[in-house]
Amino acid sequence: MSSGRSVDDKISEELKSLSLRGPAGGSGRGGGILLEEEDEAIRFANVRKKDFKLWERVKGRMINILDGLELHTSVFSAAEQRRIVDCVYDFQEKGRKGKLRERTYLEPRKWMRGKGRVTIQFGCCYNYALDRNGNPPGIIRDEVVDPIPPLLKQMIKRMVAWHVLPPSCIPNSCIVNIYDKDVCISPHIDHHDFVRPFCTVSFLSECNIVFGTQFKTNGPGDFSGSATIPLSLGSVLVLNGNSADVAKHSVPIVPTRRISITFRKMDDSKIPYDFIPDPDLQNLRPLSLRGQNHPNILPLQQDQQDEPPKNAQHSQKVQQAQKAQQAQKVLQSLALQRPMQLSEDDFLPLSSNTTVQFHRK
Ligand SMILES: O=C(O)CCC(=O)C(=O)O
Repeated sequence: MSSGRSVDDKISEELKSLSLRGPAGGSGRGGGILLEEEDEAIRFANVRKKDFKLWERVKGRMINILDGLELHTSVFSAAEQRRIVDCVYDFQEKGRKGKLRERTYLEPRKWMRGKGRVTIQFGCCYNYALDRNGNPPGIIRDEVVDPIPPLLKQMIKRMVAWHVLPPSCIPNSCIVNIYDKDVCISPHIDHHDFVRPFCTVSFLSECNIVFGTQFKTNGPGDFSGSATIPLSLGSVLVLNGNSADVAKHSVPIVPTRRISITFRKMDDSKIPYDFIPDPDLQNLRPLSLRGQNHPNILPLQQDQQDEPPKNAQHSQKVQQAQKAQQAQKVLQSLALQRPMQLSEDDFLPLSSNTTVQFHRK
């Protein structure tokens, strides 16, 4: 029985659904579907993952306190970052005008250096500290905030499809953080009303995130821990295991405005009473790469960057040819994978992984 759609049509649809471009295109690149597919495939192939190691003695045992931490770079392009930031600013304007549900938008007073992080909460209302109604820190189940907006849902779909987040832990809430100059987030462990892993995506300006079991305060809002990790624009930092539950993390006062979006899945027993699961976020699947020679396994880009520059025109051509080859391989792997199978093994780690080892001073 034929569905009347070719494999190519299905691939086009899938790649389009992963794209953060609007329905009418809008990437500014012109070109037809094929170019867009290749573009998407090349982008997926260029995602890089870093793991981290920092051994510390905790309760008498040496452990890697950064176990479970992953930094995926180049997940969102510059154009996508601009769209997402514009969307955040639209919400900020609505929040300031009182057009969002009551506790969706919070803009605390900047009463001292470090303080004043603006938050926009979607999916659930998270209470950072005991509030004036006596609610303890955690999800307030009888409070309603706005649902996750469509563009942010697209981000979730991208992260699951591109193996950044596991399909077993699809976020159903998120918090946008707007840090103006000299604003920070203090060292903390994310509340267990949210399950692991969770992740945070970086926009507008690069900054450092610090991890540690102990922190030194250098001044108001300025903390140092035992590991400092620079967060590049469009990157996704995934926290799981010890990095989420043993080490604390903090973004010390930033030198210039920065936005981050933290995506988290709520513990089932903590979901707000009036929460309606979003049909768009059910049964998301990572692209299955089983048995395929996924281009991420070839550290092509990395090797090239390490080589001394040759004839510029020649190396540009070589790069283009290699990218086309990579795109072709991803498209082939997509074509061969139908129907998508889902199992634990499908969540293959993306390759060209790097492990960053921190040494204690
Ligand atoms: O802004 C960041 O990168 C970290 C945010 C964070 O730690 C949080 O939202 O709990």
